[in-house]
Formats: sequence, C-alpha cells, structure tokens
Amino acid sequence: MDLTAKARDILRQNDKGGYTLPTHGLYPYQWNWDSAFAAWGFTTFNPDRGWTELETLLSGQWDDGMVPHIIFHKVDPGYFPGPDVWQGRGPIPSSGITQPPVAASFMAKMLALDPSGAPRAKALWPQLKRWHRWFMDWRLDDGAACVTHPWEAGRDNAPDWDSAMRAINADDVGAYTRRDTSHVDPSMRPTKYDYDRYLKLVQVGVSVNWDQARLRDINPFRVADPTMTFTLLRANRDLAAMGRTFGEDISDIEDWIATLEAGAETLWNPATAGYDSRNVRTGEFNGILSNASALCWYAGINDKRALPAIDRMLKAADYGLASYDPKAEGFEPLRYWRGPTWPIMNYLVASGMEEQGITDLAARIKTDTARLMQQNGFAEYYHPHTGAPAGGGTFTWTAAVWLGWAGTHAETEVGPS
Ligand code: 9WN
Repeated sequence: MDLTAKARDILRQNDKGGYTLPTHGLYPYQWNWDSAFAAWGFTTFNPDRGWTELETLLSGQWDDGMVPHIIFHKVDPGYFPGPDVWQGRGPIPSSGITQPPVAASFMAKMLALDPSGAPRAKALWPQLKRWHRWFMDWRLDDGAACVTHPWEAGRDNAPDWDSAMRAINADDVGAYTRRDTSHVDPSMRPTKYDYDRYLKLVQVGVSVNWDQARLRDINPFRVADPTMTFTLLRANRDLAAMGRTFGEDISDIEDWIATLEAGAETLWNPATAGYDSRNVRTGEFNGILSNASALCWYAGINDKRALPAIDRMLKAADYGLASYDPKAEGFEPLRYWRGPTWPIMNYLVASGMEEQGITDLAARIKTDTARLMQQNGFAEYYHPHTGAPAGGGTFTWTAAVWLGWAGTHAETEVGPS
C-alpha cells in the first residue's frame, strides 16, 4: 500500500465519529491542535469529515471563549489526568487550559482545498474570533502571548519551562498513577518531577474554577512563548483574511495583529540571536533556541536576524529541525520536546519559510520530513539524527502532514522507501 493510502487509513482508524484521536491508547481523546491538523488531513480526501472535525472541536468552547486543549467526549481510564482531575467548566467535560490556536489557519487551508465549505467556515468564524479575543484579553504580556501550563504550549517538557517549573512547589501534590508510561518507553516521556508540577498547576487552576483573572495573579507559571505568540499572530492574519471575504468587521483583529507584532519583538533575545521564551514572573529570558524560535516566518515576520541560528540548528540535525538546539547542553534526542524532530513543527516552520521566500531551507525540511515517514512510518516524533521513530505510532497529525504537505510530490522527489 502506498503511503498516501496508509496515511488515510490512519485518519480513518483514529476517527471516533466526529473527532479524531491523536493515536489509540496513549491519547484517547480529542486534542485541540491535533484536531486542527486532522481536519486539514481529512479535507484532502473527505472534506465533509474535515469540516465536522472543526465543528466538534469548537463545540467544546467555554462561555469565556476558551477552546480547551482536551475534550473528554467519552471517559477512558487509559489516560491520566482525566476529566475528574481537570474539572473543566465547558459544555463538554474538558481540560482547563488551551493549546496553540492553529485552527483558524487550518480552516483557511481547508477552504482553499474545498471552497464549497465556505458556509461552514463562515459559521465557525465568530467562534474562532471569540477564542482569539480570549487570548488577547487574558494571555498577553507586553503583547506576547503567554502559556500558563507547559501542556498549553503543546511542547510539554521543552527546556523553555525549566526556570518557571523550578519555582513550583509540588510537595503536596498527592499520590497519582501515570498512564502514559504504560504505553510508551518512560525514557521518551517527561519525568516524575515534570508530572508532579503539571498536576500541581492543574490543582491551582481547579482551586479558582479556572478563573483567568485569578490565575493571572496566583499562577506561579506564566511564560511568554514563541509558539503561542507566532501561531496566534498567524491565526489572526488568516481569520482577518477570511473575515474580509465573509463581509465581517475585522477592525479589532487588525488591532490584535499590530499588538502581537510588537509583542513578538519582545521575544527577540540578542544573547541567543533568536526568538526565545520569557519567564513573566522573573522577567528573564530562558536562553533557549527551539523549533518554536523558527515560527517567525509562519507568523508573517520575515526576520533575517533569525536565520543564522536556525540554519545552524538545521545543519546540526539530519532530519529537519530538532525541537531543541542539538548543540545545547541538555539536548536529549529521544525525550519528547527536548530534542526529537516533529513533523508537525517541521511543517509549520517550513511552510512559513516557503511563504517568505526562504525556499532552500523550506525544501530541505520538507524532504527530510518526507524521508522520516517513508523510512519509518507515521510516528509521533523521531530521532533527529537517525530518524528512528519514537513516542506513539500510527499518529494522526503526522499522517495529516503527509497528506497535506510532505507527501505532495515527495514520492517522486525522494524515491521509494
Ligand atoms: C498533553 C496529543 C498531545 C499533543 C501535545 C503533546 C502531547 C499531551 C501528553 O500529546 O501532550 O497535552 O499527555 O503528553 O506534547 O503537543 O497535542 O498528541
């Protein structure tokens, strides 16, 4: 079976009817940004199912506008922490945090693939705008978008969070049983130290019923993050462009774009010559070069200052962009967001580069990403030097990246697997 057929099969296998699991076993619910990738992947061969995915995601939107990072449609004891721990207050049981807002940007891609979906996109547009407004109301620091939990960034154990994590006292977190390490080799997952703090932050959120005003004051973890800032900036540009064609008033979105452009500049760290995360509680940069540092082009910021460091990172890996600078101390090629290469991030970075005319690097990342899948199937992430698959297998968003991007022309460009 060719890879395109296999990728379609993965989406179908992970389809729970209306929403798609990232992978069976390890992640048995609907995840926010995974779902946006899934919607795009489905749209390449079954647009109706693609639109349904986004509709289901947005049906979990809270009253205050937030779209949660996990929606627990049907309880599954195979994942921890579940709905009883999170105590989200949306219309469907959910977590209490969000994830990078890529849905509007994928909706724009879907519309390009399937213009007949315009009425469904138009109906979703106000919901996406409410979600983006929620970020602008509650999550800005000097115009940059913040995360309030490492899981919110989607880059769970990235070194970006180390300083903020150290300030969390998790001594009283209580006993719990992890499930992730029964599905995947523990050496590829976050540590117990990390999990204690992840749970402590959930308990802090629950203690104020996820009230954003209270959390802004009491949450020890608040980090201005390139992932959130750049994806939100990009998503606002896409939302504005779609709004214009739908005849919507987009003046406030234009203001948000200007605010975020100024905020992005506050993430520029001259010491690393890269976009960096900033610990809001201490005001200090974290000194990290990651694959999120390379999302500036995706956000529409053509920043020549950012190229040399990213070029260096690319040269230091064999398969696309590592999640953490391979030359940095503490680089771990198989531990999740501390080194592995992730097709979804490779796609976001390279598509942004391509749009901004950095076509040589974009082409290289695309070819590398296609090789990963041709050689080693559709894994969650991969070793950046050997290309070995890691984490969960038969992964939805990896398959979607093949269908929407890496697999287009790759079969002839790269040769047989
Ligand atoms: C917690 C589903 C998600 C992704 C994240 C990734 C991982 C979850 C976990 O899996 O996070 O949200 O339990 O490890 O880091 O980006 O959305 O694929």
